[in-house]
Amino acid sequence: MTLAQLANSIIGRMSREVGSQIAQARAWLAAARRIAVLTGAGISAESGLPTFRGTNGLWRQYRPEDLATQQAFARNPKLIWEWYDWRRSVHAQCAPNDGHRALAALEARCEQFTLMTQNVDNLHESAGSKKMIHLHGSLWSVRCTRCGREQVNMQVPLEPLPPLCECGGLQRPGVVWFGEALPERELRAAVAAAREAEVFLVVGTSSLVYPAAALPRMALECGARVMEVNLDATELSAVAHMSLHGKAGEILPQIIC
Ligand code: BJW
Ligand code: ZN
Repeated sequence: MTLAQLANSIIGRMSREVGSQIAQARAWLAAARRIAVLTGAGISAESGLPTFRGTNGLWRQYRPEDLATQQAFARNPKLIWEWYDWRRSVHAQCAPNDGHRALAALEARCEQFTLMTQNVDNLHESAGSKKMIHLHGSLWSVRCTRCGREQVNMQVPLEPLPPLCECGGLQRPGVVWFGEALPERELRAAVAAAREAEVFLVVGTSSLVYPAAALPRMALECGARVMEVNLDATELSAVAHMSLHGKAGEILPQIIC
């Protein structure tokens, strides 16, 4: 056998394996009555939003403790707001992709469906997802550090910076920083959905940040089939029933139909 024939036969075997994985994933999703999905920054990467830990990830450029903690905000609220204002302006230019749309279609045909996201963008909603759990808050919400009032603010760029509440208090981004508790109601709903799911689909997350990273593991313990869609292997890959490697915007439409 020549080198070229050997290479062709390996490529052929690999694509047959991927094909059978796709068919299996599609069958599991089609048969399940209760589906839970956890998404991370990877699903929005094809819409033009940077991830946190990848090659061009935000945490390659910036240190999380300098930008995503209460201590950093207390030290220099204007700097933190400048960073979030820049991210809001990038997000405002982005549109959902085929991955977001496939998940919205899955929700429409599934009896009991829960979509939980770690993302602070609103691309799932823009794609038509209805029942959403935002585990890490939203880039479009602001919360007063004095009176606690939370509101949606879509202004881009924000004026003045840092923004102030009607009570005169300083507002902060409505996102969850390191060391902060996740919103209680959302986390409780996510845990319940993970425990009840027959299939738990994990998309575009490094599965490194807790407590969100614990959700697929809870689902596993409760007997769910856990499938992962990611460009690369992650912390979850070793225990998941299936890891589909590739772009979410290409794989999700193939397994959801
Ligand atoms: C593709 C793709 C394509 C690319 N298709 N795939 C040890 C020390 C210190 C702290 C801790 C510790 N151990 C645990 C902790 C706690 C900490 C934590 O987990 N830290 C770890 C990093 C170690 N967690 C917390 O602090 C949380 N709170 C908490 O635990 O509270 C306890 C408490 C209880 C009661 C009272 C008080 C406290 C809070 C975590 C908050 C995380 N916040 C951030 C920032 C949000 C705001 C903002 O955006 O600015 O959330 S950090 C960042 O990471 C963001 C994300 O939601 C989160 C997860 O990232 P994600 O989505 O996984 O992105 P990446 O970049 O990591 O991965 C992208 C993936 O996509 C990659 O795998 C790619 O391969 C893939 N990909 N393109 C498919 N096209
Ligand atoms: Zn206020």
